[in-house]
Amino acid sequence: MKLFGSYTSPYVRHCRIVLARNGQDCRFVETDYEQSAELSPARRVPFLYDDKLMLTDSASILRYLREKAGQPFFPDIRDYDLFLLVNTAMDSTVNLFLLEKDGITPADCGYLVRQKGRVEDTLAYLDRHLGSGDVPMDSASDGMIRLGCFLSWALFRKRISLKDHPALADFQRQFESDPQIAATHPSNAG
Ligand SMILES: N[C@@H](CCC(=O)N[C@@H](CS)C(=O)NCC(=O)O)C(=O)O
Repeated sequence: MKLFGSYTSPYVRHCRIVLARNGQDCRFVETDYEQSAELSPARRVPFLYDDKLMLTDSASILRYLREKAGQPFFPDIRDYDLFLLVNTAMDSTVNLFLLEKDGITPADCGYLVRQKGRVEDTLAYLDRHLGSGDVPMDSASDGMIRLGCFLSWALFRKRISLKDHPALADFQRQFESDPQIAATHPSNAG
């Protein structure tokens, strides 16, 4: 298997964590925007090749890795919804980040105000629900791994503050205290 991606991408990081935890053999190919535009129709990372199979999204890659390892993929509907909710907030945050690099901010575009609000509401919602039993707390679940990858990336890029979200801050610290996970932190570029 060959996984194409960057060391900073939170979507790629999730795949790298599962690969490391499962001890699965996979070559990592560092890929920039130009290469991803040449090699994947989605023009995004991650993508994965295994012989003739090509997968273009972290969700299908994760399912493939889990199935290869004989592990269930989202057996709990609440964990699946957590994964999707975090993904929605993460897509919005990445979008705001990339647009800001091109000089476009919520001050220029009403839709970006909505995107920003989506991220803020999701963080507030997750902070309230984390630990209340509404959100499953299995730190090895794909919903929780995605949440950890999102929070750490957004903090690393200074996109969010967890000052008013103590439950999320605790979770993020706990997530990064696992040495195997910490080794994939976006600041460890290679
Ligand atoms: N749904 C995709 C999202 C991947 C994604 O947004 N990757 C970012 C890097 S963090 C990217 O390659 N962005 C380049 C672009 O949007 O052109 C997945 O889960 O794999």
